[in-house]
Amino acid sequence: MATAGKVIKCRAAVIWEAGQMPSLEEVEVAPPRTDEIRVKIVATGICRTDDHVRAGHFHDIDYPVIVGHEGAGIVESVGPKVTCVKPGDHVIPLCIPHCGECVSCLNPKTNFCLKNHFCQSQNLMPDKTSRFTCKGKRVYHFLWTSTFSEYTVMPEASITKIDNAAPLEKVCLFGCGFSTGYGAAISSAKVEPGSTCAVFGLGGVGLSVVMGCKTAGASRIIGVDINKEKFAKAKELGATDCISPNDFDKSIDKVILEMTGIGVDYSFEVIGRIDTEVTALASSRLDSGTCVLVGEPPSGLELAFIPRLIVMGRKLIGSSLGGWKLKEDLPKLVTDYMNKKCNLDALISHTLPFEKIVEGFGLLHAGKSIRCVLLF
Ligand code: COD
Ligand code: ZN
Ligand code: ZN
Repeated sequence: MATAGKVIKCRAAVIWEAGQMPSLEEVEVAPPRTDEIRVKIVATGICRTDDHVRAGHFHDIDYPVIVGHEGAGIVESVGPKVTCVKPGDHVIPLCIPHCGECVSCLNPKTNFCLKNHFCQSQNLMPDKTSRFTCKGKRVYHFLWTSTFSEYTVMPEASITKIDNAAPLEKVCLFGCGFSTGYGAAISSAKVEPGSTCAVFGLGGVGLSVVMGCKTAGASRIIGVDINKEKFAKAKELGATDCISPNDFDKSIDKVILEMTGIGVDYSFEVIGRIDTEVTALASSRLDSGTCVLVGEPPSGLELAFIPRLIVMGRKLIGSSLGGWKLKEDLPKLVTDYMNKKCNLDALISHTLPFEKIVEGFGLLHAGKSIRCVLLF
């Protein structure tokens, strides 16, 4: 491509300070270094986690920052040592990388590559520098993805190649929301046919958990949300019952206990609050239930519960990005989608031009959007 090796000027949404809305700017994006890839982002979804960073809920973030971690695009140019993709390939950025070499990558039980941005600086490329500048200032990366920029640079480990025929404006949701929820049910919990499930939080990720439970053959899927506007879609996607904590004067775990007689086989917390994490745990079967934590509460909060909640045999597990080994598993999920095995489209409630990103965040704040996809 004519731009290879050059600095590209393009549109991006910069969050200058914690608490501010993203601001549309022209940024400079430096060429990719040795094992990096520069991608032209075509579509990107707005996830709650982007908003948590915007609001300053995670303490280890530096500003100004370009967030965005649910995207799809086309490779523009690659660094000299890159072998996994070439210019023109269609790709999805990965918010958990896969180096392929560390003890975690070599272990089939985990997707937590040790070369990730949690073990290193989240906000800079692995070599501790940034590829973004705006108005003469260094702008930080986020999760090595920063998809709220028309061009972005990521390490080779943070990208996967997908079928060039896949619609980028839809499959961008594989980058986080859909895969996170669907995998929590299918890959982390391994929900069995006939089992009972409860899903706390019916946002884009929670609805994807509902879809995963349904695909796995769950006989009962109880959706829990304080916003009843989420119920119709949840039922359309497989929830058999939907309840709001506001409609009961007892805690929702007691309600679920009464509904099921003993508690559900699998409960999922997909809100990101410690109080609902404990409620989700207590909603699962005392003798053999599994509670899966998907949400991540703001930094600094600690989860506390009486040990008896798990001593009898309940399990409390976590799931990050659905437990998928993203580099290998996402292209397969995209193929499943192309073969109509999963209904990703149901999650896209709004599609807006990138310039309307602030409106997109507003829809999220108002609880109006499931997923708002922005198109460059
Ligand atoms: N009780 C019941 N429902 C509630 C409550 C409550 N107290 N509070 C909020 N809700 C509902 C809301 O009405 C909403 O419908 C839903 O919970 C949350 O949905 P969204 O749309 O805000 O969020 P999602 O689905 O896009 O994301 C949920 C996550 C849990 C993934 C996210 O918030 C999170 O915790 N992110 C951090 C973890 C992480 O990084 N995950 C992977 C990458 S994002
Ligand atoms: Zn996300
Ligand atoms: Zn690794």
